[in-house]
Amino acid sequence: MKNMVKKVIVLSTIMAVIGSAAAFAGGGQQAGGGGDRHAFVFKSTGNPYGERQIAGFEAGIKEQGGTPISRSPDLPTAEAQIQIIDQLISQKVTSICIVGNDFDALQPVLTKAKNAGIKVYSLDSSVNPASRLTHVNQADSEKIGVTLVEAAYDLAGGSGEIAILSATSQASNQNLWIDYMKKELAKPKYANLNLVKVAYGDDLRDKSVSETEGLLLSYPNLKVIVAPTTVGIAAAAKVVSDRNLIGKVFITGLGLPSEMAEYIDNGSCPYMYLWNPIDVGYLGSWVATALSSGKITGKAGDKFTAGRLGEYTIVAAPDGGTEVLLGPPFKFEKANINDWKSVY
Ligand code: RAM
Repeated sequence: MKNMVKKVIVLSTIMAVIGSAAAFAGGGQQAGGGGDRHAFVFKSTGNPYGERQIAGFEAGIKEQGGTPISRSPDLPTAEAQIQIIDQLISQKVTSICIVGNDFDALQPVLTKAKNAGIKVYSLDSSVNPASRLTHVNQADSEKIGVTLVEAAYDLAGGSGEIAILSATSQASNQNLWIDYMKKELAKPKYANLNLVKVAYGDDLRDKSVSETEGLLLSYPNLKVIVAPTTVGIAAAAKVVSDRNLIGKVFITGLGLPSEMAEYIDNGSCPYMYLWNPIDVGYLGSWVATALSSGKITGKAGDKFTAGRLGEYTIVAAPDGGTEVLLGPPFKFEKANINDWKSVY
């Protein structure tokens, strides 16, 4: 029942996904109703996961009578985001939600935004606590790391070589998850599991494909590739499927059901995890307005209502700043993937 309700809600926002695709593709501005202008800056264009976060953000801002401005650079670099943020400062936006391409490098430009009176917070991929008022986190970062190691252990049958295919080497969300994975792997239970390499596909499809091919070539006994990125996991599962390696090398990680259904079905990725990216963006839109109206300042203990998602409380984050957590990661497998593949 709970799932049904969730699906109906998500299906209603899917219209916003389609509606916002054009604005996203051009990296341009989205005109909207009156009120405040709230900006969202994703890592890079061309990422379906990012499109869904933006759709949720835009829907939430419009629901509250504001105007969303969605921008993404062509490449996932800090330099490109700095240029965009400089433009947003000139445009005197009310708030900036940053999905950081680097933890520290954006601090000068985000401080400039703060000094101009703009409310700055991060979402998905955090920036350092000095650069943000708070962070919108999809799920508990440690839980994601532990869950992915348990999956690798299970799929490898308890021993053998595993590798990680990540996004960029600077992405703070992936780096945090990988740190927690390494901590978990250090436990005695995983003594026979050998992490041979962390490769970086930069959230670019072609680079993720070639990095996967490189891993398979360098490590012929590789049993599992864990990709904590929706772009990486889809590329890795495609390579394993195309090369008839299903059953020899397993892929798992964080994937979009719409992109991964065929690979869950063919067994190259027996199961994977994610959360609802539309809801991550939607939650962000309520943080934007709560910060801008002064209802919250971003300190631990601050409470606010996030529309259809209900009440949230800001908590202390492991990096010394604060964050708000959407909820636990969700497991997608053969038994439920058909229910989700058309939702996000
Ligand atoms: C990619 C991006 C995003 C991350 C997901 C899991 O789409 O790197 O930031 O949260 O994967």
